[in-house]
Formats: sequence, C-alpha cells, structure tokens
Amino acid sequence: MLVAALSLVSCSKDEGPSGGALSGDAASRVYVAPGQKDEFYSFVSGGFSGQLAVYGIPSGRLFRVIPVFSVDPEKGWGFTEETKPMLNTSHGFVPWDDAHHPDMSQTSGVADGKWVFINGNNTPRIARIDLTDFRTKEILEIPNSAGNHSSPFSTENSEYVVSGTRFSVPIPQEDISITQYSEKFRGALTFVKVDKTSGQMDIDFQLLVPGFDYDLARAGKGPSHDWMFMSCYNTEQANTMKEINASQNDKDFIIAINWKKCAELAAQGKGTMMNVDYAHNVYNDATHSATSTIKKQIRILTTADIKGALYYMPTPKSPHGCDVDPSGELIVGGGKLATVIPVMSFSKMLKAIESGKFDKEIDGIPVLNYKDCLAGEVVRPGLGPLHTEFDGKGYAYTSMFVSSEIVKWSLKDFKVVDRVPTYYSIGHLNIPGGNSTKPWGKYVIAYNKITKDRYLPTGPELTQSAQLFDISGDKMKLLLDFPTIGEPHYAVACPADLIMKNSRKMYQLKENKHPHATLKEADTKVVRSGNEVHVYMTSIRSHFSPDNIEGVKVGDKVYWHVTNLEQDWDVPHGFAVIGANNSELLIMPGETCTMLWEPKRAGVFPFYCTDFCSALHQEMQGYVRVSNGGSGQVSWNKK
Ligand SMILES: [Cu+2]
Repeated sequence: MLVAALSLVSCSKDEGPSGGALSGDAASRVYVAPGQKDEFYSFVSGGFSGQLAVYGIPSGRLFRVIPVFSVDPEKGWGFTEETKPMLNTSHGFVPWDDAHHPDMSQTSGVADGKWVFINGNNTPRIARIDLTDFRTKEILEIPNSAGNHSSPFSTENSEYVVSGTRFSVPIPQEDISITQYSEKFRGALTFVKVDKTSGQMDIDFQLLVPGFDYDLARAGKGPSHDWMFMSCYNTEQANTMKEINASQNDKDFIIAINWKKCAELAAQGKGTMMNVDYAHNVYNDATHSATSTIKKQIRILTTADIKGALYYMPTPKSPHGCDVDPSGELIVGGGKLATVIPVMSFSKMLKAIESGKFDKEIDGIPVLNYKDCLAGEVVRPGLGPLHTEFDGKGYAYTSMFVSSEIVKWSLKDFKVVDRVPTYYSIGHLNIPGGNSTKPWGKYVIAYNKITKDRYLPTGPELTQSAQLFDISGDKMKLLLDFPTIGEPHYAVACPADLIMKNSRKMYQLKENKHPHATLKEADTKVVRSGNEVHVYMTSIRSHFSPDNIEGVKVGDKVYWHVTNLEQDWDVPHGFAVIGANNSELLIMPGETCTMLWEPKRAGVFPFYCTDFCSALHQEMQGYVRVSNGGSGQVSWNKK
C-alpha cells in the first residue's frame, strides 16, 4: 500500500503541470455521456488503408470508415456493380491506394461542412466526399503527376483544389535514362476547378515547373487570397539516395503561385493542350450508380506562359509543412532538417517582388531573397518541425517529428511559450478549422506514427494513434489517446452542427432513378436475356420478393438488383448468396444495389439478409434453383 501511494506521488511530481501530464479532470473533459453527442466531427485519413475515418471529438469514438480509394467489404465499395467504376483509372481497376491529406471545402476561408477532398497518393487522384451522406461521390485522376502526396489543398472559397507532384517524371512520359533527371524530368502542379453548387471537379490547367519534389501547400487568405504557397525539396535534383543527395542544400523553396493570374491566363487560352489519359469517376445520387469516363486533354502552362505569377522563397531545409496563418500574412515553413521555423511575410514578399531584386532565376522563376521575405524565425523550437496549425488566438502549434512533441509559439514575437511530448513521433497535427481563417481552437490532436507501449500489444503490427490535447488555457493538457485505422496521416475537423443539420436519413424511393430499380413488390420479376439473368428484387422487413427462383443455369451471369423499399432511418438490408465470389450487398433505405453471381454447380442455394433488420431477420431468406440443363425458362413466386 505504502509503495503504491509513494509511486503515485512521485509520478505526478515527475510529469509536472505541462509536460504531457494527464490533468486531473481529463476523464470528464473527454467523457461524452450515453445519449450525448460529440462537439466536433473529425475526418482522419487512413494513410495506407486508402480510406477516411470519422471520429467524434472529444470522445475519440470511431463512427464510420468512409471507403474512398480502397475496396471495402463492409460497404461493398468497389465490389458492387454500382461502385466498381469509382476505382477505375487510366491504369485499369485499382483496388487499394494510399490516402493522406483531407481538406474540407471552405466558404470565405471557413470550413463549411459540405465536402471533404482527399488525395490518392500512388495512382494520383483526388476524391470528393459528400458530407450529407458520408459517401465518396467523385474521383478525378491527375495525369503527369507521380506520387500525389502534395494534395489536395483548397483555396479560400474552394474555387480550386490544388495538387502537386511528389516525384518529377518525364512529361510526357518517355523511355529515357534515369540519369537524365536534371535535364528532362519536370514537376506538374494541377489546378482542379470545383463547381460551387454541385462540387464537381475538373482539371482547369496544369503548371509545368522545375523537376523538384513538391510537398505540402496552403492557399492564401484575405490579403493573400490570390496566392497558393507550396513547399518543395530536392532542389538538388537528385535521382538516387535522396536521403543524402536531396539534403545538401541549406535552403529549398516555398513556391508562391498567383493562381488567380494563372487562371486568367488559362481562360484567355494561354499555354497548349496536351493529350493525356485520366479517369473521371462520378457517382450519381439519382441512379445510385457510378460512371467512369477517360478524358483526353488538359491545358498546360509553362513558366514562360505565366511570367510574373511564380516566385521561389528560399526556406530551410527540406520543408514539409507550408502553412498560412488565419490573417493570411504569415507563411510558416516546416523544414524537416531545419534548426529554426521560418516565418515568411506575405507583404514583404510582395515588396520584394515589386523591388525586382532577385537572387537568381530558375527556369524563368525569380528566386527572392530569404531575408527580404522573412517575418522572423522561431529559434530552438525542437527537432524536425513538420506541420503547423493555428488556434485563432494568436498562437501556432508545430509538430516536431524527431523530438516527438508539439510546440506552441506566439505569432507576435515568434517565441516558444509551451511544449508537450507526444507518444510517439508525431506527423501532422490538427486543430478544428486550424488551417482556416476561423479556427475553433479548443483542441489540438496529434497524429502519431509510432505507438510502442501505449496499448495492449497485437503482435508485430500495432495500431497507430491520435492524442487529444486541451488548448483552451495557456498550457496544453493531454486528455486522451485513441487508436486509429491505418496511418492517421492528417485530419480535418469542424463543429458537429455544421454537418448534422444537413445529414441525410435515407434515399427517397420516388427519386430512385436506378435503371434496375424496383419501386414496389408487385413489380418484382426475373428476366433472362441470353446467359444473363436479371433479378429485380425488393427487400422490406422481413422478406425478399421474389424469394423462390427457378430456371437459372450453370454458367449464367445472374445480376441481383436489390432495392431496399424501407423509408425509415437506419434500416439497411443486406443480401448474400452462397458461392458469390465478389460481394455481399448492403442496401440503404430507398437505394438499389447490384451483385453479379455466377453459379458453378447445380442445386438449390439459399440467400439471406446479412444486416440485422428486425425480430424476424433470421427468416429473411430464400432459395434459387440452378440446373445443369433445362429450358432456362425463369420463374419466380409472385406476390
Ligand atoms: Cu504528410
């Protein structure tokens, strides 16, 4: 007893008031009582899982995994006939990708709760997720890009989402030696226009820029509205052993892009059209089905086409984060190998441009002088500054990967005012609205790469982890650890009411325009055409119609088009049939989903509802008879 009491005392002494100590009221600060709701939605990328997870803050409870770039058996994503086209690309069907940086649509620089955009990294794409029903509605491939890590970044009114290339490559692609990197490889920065009402995306233009590695970006705000700022490294243009060869220069760059000017020039027809192949996949709410179109041309602008719209600001050293403060005046670089955090000034940058005094030019892009653009430096911030967000109360919070901590510093004098350790190796961090003009600066959440000893072990692979800190006072206070799916690379968050008020409860049956929908039980049928059999089926508590089918033959392709007739919130039905090789179905109220089934042997096979729907869920079942020969005349039990 005595030993236990002593060690408790010494524990609380060691941790001190700010050193990551769990504050006394931590449990009550994150406790959301049964029946109560969280204050914020948080959308956390799944990294190598390719998906987006939805958590409540402050509880850290997982509510949903939204499938985006990877197939998902829980929702049938990429398995049903309706969703397969969403994962089509110019390389064919890609069932698994890597998703890193969600960004929320904005109106006047404030997160508006309409859409989340997120990048597919490996096969370069941007997805748009609709927050009325938490579904991916659009995926746009980015041609000429390779490694779409630097993406997507919304402008202040989501006029554009912007995507840089991580890898420079030959553009157009050609069969040349890798040693020709510095002469032949180029970077592509893509400006994707977003329709204000529908959210539909398309590539407006692409900038061809020097062959560096492009990284994180933020759009300007207020006075800097017309500009986009993006970090780049490997200005050495190394093509091998980059960890050494791309870490030679003391300074790399933040590229400042006057996107407004580029857009005007593109609209005037500047530049040239290039032949490319890129998939544009759109999910239609009315038909509950996706289509994939391969598009063929984009507008390319070279640096010569847009003189006066691009500038390089030197920034130390191998920068990752490039973050704009809520006022739009300060641009913070996060140099992974830098000893300071450089803070650039937008107004000084404009003055330097006006003065015409440049250090040099690279491919026609003026390189401004570091000191001329500098607002100040945060000195001795810690090791490995990565990414910065803002609380809207005059402070910035920078994640430090190497020293594994969050550092809080003042935007007035760039002095460090607080630091807390993270467990362990923080990558990005997020404050709800922390990249916008109006942060809801109550919490900062650390997204950590390594968990080690924080949770029960689960073999060699451990969950990665988020940590929630209270930032409402002077000192940051650790409140909660919670596990995440995949790698929680980055997140966006906003107050729950922004999204809740528009949340869909079901799909209206009368608006269902699916070509194979069956809107009432009396219309259910089975139709053969050649070796295809289409089953027009309905489901409602607690039966399928039809539930006895005969006349199917071995070798047929049977399409089960199941419409869920329910018009009530939270009553999905499922569908599974023995021997299905690709899918089950999970059908929301008012929706139609299709599964392809190719029976391989004769017999009588059951099907059933897989989503527990009612007291007689277990009775929600039927049979399909499959014959080796016979007439193939289909029949079914009619109501
Ligand atoms: Cu990142």
